[in-house]
Amino acid sequence: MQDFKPDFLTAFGMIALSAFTVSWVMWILGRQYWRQGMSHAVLSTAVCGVAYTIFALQAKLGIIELQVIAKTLISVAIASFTIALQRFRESHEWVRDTALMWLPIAASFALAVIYLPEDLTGFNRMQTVVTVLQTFSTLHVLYRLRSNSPGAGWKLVTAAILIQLLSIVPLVFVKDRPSPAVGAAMPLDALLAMWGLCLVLFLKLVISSIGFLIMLRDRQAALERHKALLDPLTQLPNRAALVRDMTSAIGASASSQRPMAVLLMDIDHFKRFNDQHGHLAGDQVIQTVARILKQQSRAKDIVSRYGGEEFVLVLPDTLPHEAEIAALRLCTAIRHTSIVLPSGIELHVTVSVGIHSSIPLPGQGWQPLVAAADEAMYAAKRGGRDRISISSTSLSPSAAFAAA
Ligand code: GH3
Ligand code: MG
Ligand code: MG
Repeated sequence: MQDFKPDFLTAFGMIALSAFTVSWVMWILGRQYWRQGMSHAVLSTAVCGVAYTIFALQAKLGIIELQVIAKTLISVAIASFTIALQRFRESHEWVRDTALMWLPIAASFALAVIYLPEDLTGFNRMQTVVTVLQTFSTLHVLYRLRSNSPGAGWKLVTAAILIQLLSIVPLVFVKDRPSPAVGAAMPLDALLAMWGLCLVLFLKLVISSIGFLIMLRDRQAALERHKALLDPLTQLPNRAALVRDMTSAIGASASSQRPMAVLLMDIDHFKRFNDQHGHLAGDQVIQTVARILKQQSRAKDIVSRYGGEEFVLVLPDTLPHEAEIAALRLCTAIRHTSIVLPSGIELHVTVSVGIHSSIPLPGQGWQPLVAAADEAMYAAKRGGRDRISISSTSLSPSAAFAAA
């Protein structure tokens, strides 16, 4: 133990080395998130690396100006990480980001002019105040992000920033903190405390970087999950999403003993439409119908593209005759909507709808309900199209009356 002499050169050198390593790892692992904040996060850790290299140099050479530069760079690193979080929020405000970056730099230089070279303690203390304020601004951005990134990543970043805050706030109140310039003369306790602080800053760097990577990765995964459940042509939920949402709607309906209506809608003579006007015009029709369905349904209804030119709607808490009224409204809206093709031709389409409304059994699968609506839809086709048919297995009027 007696041979052990902690020194600033080793402590700062180690942090600098790890900061460069972390920024390299972040660049390798996070390149695909470059525009979503990773560029500024990598810049932040790299600038930290440069700052601690300068601290290490200063510990060796004892030039006070180097300390000013290093501390300014730490401010740049904090500002850069805050901007990274703003990019994650998809917030690009040029004036705010410029202020975030340049205000602390200007403050550092102003403090240097006011306090140095006579009052190094005063400079250090005020510089720490600047850093604390910057850290609060980072926490504020993180707080605003809490609802769109509820994962472990956000918690890690917040924990890292809080650790940093807790470790630097006491420095504002320390009267004679160890300074590299007088490092050699410091008692062992003070030097060890400084080493402890360096270790905390190292942990902060690693934890916040990992946390930010996790935030980006989780958001990307959520986006891909969302995309996998969305039909690209209409932006409506696809069949997989329908099955997922319908299963929970069945559970809710079974437990509340409230009826649930399933509507299967098919565009009439669509093959003929495609043959006469081309597939692109057909796509336009599918998009138009999807838009009408979405516009005319309630927030709690499920509107999905089941496949081809078929749509399935699930209306919770809806009796057969109520579903019929809703279907009539939809059919009328579709029939009266003009579809103007790029060639200028104006067309109209009609749809046939099958309805099934019942109180499902607990744990019942979705297939029998859609099959019943499908059967009713074919009855509507057989009946001459452009009409609505209710499945024979739907709630009878007397049962519907009792359920109402
Ligand atoms: P019916 O009135 O009996 O429903 O006649 P239909 O012509 O609509 O019959 P059917 O349902 O068999 O035809 C569906 C057609 O829809 C066949 C297919 O070429 C076309 N289709 C399916 N998906 C798409 C799509 O994404 N875009 C376009 N343009 N056409 C599609
Ligand atoms: Mg069809
Ligand atoms: Mg059809």
